[in-house]
Amino acid sequence: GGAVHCAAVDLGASSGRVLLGRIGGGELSVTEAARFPNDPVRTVDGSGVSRLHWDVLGLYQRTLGGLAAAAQLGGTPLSSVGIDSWAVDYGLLDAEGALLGTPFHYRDARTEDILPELLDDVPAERIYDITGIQFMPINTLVQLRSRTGRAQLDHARTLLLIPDLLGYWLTGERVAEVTNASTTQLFDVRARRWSPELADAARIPPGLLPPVREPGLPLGAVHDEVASHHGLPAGLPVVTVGSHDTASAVVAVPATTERFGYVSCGTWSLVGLELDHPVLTDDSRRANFTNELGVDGTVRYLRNVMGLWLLQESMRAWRIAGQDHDIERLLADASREQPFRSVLDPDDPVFLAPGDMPARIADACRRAGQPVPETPAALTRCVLESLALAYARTLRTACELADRQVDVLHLVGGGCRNELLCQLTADACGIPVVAGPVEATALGNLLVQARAAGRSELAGLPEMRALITSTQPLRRYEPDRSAATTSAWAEAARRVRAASSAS
Ligand code: LFR
Repeated sequence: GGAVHCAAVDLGASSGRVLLGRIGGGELSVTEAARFPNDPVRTVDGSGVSRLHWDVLGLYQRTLGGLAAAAQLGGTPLSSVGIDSWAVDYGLLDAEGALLGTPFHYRDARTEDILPELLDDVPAERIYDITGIQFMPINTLVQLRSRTGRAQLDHARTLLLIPDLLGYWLTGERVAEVTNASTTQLFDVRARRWSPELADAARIPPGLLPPVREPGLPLGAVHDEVASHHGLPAGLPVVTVGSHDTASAVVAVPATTERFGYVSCGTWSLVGLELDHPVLTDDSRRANFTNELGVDGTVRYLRNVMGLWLLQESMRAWRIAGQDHDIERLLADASREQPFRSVLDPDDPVFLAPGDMPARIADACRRAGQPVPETPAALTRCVLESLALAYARTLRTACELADRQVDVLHLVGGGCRNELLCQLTADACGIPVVAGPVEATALGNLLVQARAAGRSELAGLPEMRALITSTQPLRRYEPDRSAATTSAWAEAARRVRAASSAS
């Protein structure tokens, strides 16, 4: 049949977008219907403590506007809508289905000291054996445990992760899509269902976790009231997709071999491999690798690298100090900076919270006995080289732990526009980097919808990836394998190792 039209809603930590896709007969074209900033909101609570929240109503409103724009762009009616976002965050509903409070941002400080207390109750070995998830304070399990005894949690009857919350507001259906549910650290990675034992450990009311749904299935139709109020087509179907943005991004990795690694590069950089089984060994747990569930029964075996957050948050700090830097200009200047002046471990937990990032980076350099980057361009160079080193280290460890080899590293997401980062990554890893697509997440979201709408030529991930390869602009970066470059990267890697073992 003819091509299908689908709308992908993709909400990232720094911006959201709605894309219209036209898919079928070897074609995949996308048009941006809407793009909007996602600015977290800081409030001060009754005890004078600063809290960080998501503006979920604002995001929902802009999503509706974007969907109306997408429906008008298409010409032909939309077949469906699919929603993805960042992971781990949630809204709580009461018995009437009303939202209880404003969802927290995973960078809110309330989880800072919770992990040790949780691990006193349930050993790390047990949690990892059930979930396969890396230990991070942002995990839903840790967030919920930080709310024990709060009225909000006592009155809650349903927990919905962010994409599922928007899906509920559109359709009235309450489900937990599997790829995102797996990131909570409350999910049984083998059985692909919630773990009652970890729900206990989270100390949540019984029945809080909704029924699980795999990606690519109908969720429901948009409520009539919602559709007519916002100018959406009556009965517009919403389907589940890989609602964890990283799950959708990995669907759209244009791999042409099984021997590939990936970096999904946005606010976070998710670095790892696609596997068909989780790796739940002690070594994997000690290296804090995660086994998130993917589309079509796959496993995302990866680690979170702190990512372009270091640069985004530095730019925000400069901006509020009255210095607005243009990113293109900054990257051009950074490419002319002296290489390897200072390199650090981007995964140091000191970088997780919002705040004065340039000061924290300066501190880390000082502590490691390295020069403090004196200019924004020098700081940018330091961040990008540090990320490239972290990608190389993480990829190598993933290959060792999973007993796999890779010949190529795919860099997808907004970060693949950053040519300097792509080249540094190829050099640090010593293998070619294929950069693109930029909108991998939205494309992966669209591909799963197109298959659900009956595009049987997209039978599996290889077919979906072949369509990305033949339709999307990609750029290949060859590594500089000269002896001088190779030894300079090795020396920089040693410096990072020395600094992290000293701290
Ligand atoms: C990327 C991402 C990561 C997740 C982090 C927090 O956008 O979804 O995969 O670990 O955000 O949710």
